[in-house]
Amino acid sequence: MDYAEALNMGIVGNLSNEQTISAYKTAVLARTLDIKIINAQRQGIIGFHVPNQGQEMIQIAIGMLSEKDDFIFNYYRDLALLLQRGVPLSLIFDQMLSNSNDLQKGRQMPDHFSFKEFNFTTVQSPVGAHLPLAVGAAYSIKYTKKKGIVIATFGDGATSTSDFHAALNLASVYNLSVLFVCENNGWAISLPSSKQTKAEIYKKGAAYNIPGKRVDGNDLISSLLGLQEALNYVRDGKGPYLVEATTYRIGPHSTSDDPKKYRSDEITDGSENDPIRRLENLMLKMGVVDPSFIQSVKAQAKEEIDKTMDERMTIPPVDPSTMFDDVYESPSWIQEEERREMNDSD
Ligand SMILES: Cc1ncc(C[n+]2csc(CCOP(=O)(O)OP(=O)(O)O)c2C)c(N)n1
Ligand SMILES: [Mg+2]
Repeated sequence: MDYAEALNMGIVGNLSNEQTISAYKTAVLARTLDIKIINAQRQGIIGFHVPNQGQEMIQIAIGMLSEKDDFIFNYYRDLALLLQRGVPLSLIFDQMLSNSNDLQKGRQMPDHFSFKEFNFTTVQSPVGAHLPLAVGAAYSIKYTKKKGIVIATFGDGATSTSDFHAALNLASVYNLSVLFVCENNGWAISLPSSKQTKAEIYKKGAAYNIPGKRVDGNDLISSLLGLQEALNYVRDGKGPYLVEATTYRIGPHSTSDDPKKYRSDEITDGSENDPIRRLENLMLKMGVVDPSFIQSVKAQAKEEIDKTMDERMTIPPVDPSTMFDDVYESPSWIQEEERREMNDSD
């Protein structure tokens, strides 16, 4: 969507310049962080990473329209969503580095975050496994008459799992307040969408009487518009809704993948069709910012990320003996013996 189109639809008028600039800053922060983490993985500092680049806009739109009480069942590729909902960079680095400040005590793979304070539940490795859990949480919210809804994100590949279908079916049967957002980046690792499914993803809810909508997930305005309509429906208690956000994974599936083996890049970092570049162009056209402002946002993001990572690297790693904690309410004699043996062998 270009500026004229957005203006015609009244969306630009509803979005303040401050909100647009703030969204842009988060997108740049996410992109810069992603590059930093990939470089750290290549240097052996971080074990693994699932890059976020290219998918920032839909995630930021979800973050902007989500409310504090909402529960987010996100998937592994949602770095920009974390930042938009206020998770500090320091906590993200603590998890990625598995240092002794990591809230998950080094027991999860990098990117498998869980931030209770921000209502982010734990990222699941098995594709789609979090979707029935999201529905369970929505059932709990309804049963206990709590505030908020559930927002679940996932990739296109996840829509071919049985968990996705079980989740949609139950969400509909119980009329639960769940917004399902598929970040369709066209690939499940090396498998293109055309070989995963013959259906259009936003129509997959039809079998369960769930309305669906497709948005341009690489465009902030289109994402906000589509999500707002879906959220109004869900927050009004009408039941679940499925949004398909078309997007593109710039770069590899994970740091263990080489996409050159199976595709050529359609969108690259900084190219005209890069979602961040598209937002920059929109803001320049709107006269909201000038080129020097854009350069300063990028420089500030880099400085903040470099400084935070340097600081978090000084925190010692998790003490390995903590692996015996939190298993039982009080440790069994076997655990105590194992802990002693471990300490003696130091
Ligand atoms: C049940 C299951 N099957 C296979 C895998 C291996 N796997 C990890 S990510 C992934 C691709 C998922 O693609 P998609 O849902 O489109 O998300 P994307 O990674 O593209 O963002 C696969 C097949 C897994 N983790 N879990
Ligand atoms: Mg995918």
